[in-house]
Amino acid sequence: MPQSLFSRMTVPLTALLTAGALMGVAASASAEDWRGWNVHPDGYPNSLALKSFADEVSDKTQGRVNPRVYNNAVLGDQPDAIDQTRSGALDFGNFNMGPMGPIVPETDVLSLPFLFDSVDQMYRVMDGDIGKRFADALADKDLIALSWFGSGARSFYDTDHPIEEPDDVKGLKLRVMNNDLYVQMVDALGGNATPMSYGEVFQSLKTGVIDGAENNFPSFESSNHYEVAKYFSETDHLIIPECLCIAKTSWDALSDEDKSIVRTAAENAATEQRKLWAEQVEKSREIVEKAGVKVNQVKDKSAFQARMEPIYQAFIKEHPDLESLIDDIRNTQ
Ligand code: BDP
Repeated sequence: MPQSLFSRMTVPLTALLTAGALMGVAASASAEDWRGWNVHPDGYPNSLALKSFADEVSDKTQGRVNPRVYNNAVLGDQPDAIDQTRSGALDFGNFNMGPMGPIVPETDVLSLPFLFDSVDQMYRVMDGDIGKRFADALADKDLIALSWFGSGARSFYDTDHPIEEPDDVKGLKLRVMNNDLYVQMVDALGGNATPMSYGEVFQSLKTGVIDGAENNFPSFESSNHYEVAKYFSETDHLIIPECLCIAKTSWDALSDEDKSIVRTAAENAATEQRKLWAEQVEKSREIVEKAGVKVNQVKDKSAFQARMEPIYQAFIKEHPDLESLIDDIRNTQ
């Protein structure tokens, strides 16, 4: 082998590479490369809005802050990602308030079934003083909530039969997100709740480890759960907001000018997400129906709601200080 040629070339090549690496270090010394967590796949409303957020921030800060979004939960499960963002190991993320409850008890109010009357009411609540109160509670746990995304209304779906009344839930093994309130919710309907990470649901449905789960149309569709669970029953039992949250350490490191750029970009992202969301709900519903899913409306939602009363009572007993917050939310028109 003409070894001499190779060895003669390695010296200048190594030198070149070293110089390049040093230049790279120098160039990035004043720039922040932000890593952001997202559970959803490419093309999902949240993913598109997060991408717009990242682009706007890079552009307006002229590269001083370069956010990059990692889709499909490749950076970990949601509860882990929340912890990592709190510690500053991740810089930002789009988090659902469900798995936030065990960390920020105040946000558990948002996981009480049938709290909101509609998605629009939820937006009005979160965009007003009550939203600021939740943002303060999150800031106490090192998460800076800059804007609120929607995630529609969640309903039950399963592999066995339509759910028309509470007793139809009896005996069903249903996956829920990581929050004890959801276990209580399924228990109150006579089902068996299994908290499990989102990424495990498809396989668990397929192998019969669970009979069903609950989510909104876009997630039901994009996760392919609809390929296995052929009954989607519109209980609309949970309307849970999501935040675009920044790690406190990453936020504190910004100049005032950059803070304002990042905040505006997050607000713009929420506006975009909400618009895309409304469109996606219809598209996803159509896709799953075409694929043979039987979607049934639940005529008497109040029967489900009535079963939730003991959950409210126990919650208020445990958190008497949050009772007025529940009332304020319910009274928001
Ligand atoms: C989706 C939420 C996402 C949750 C997922 C779940 O947008 O944050 O991780 O549901 O059920 O609707 O885990």
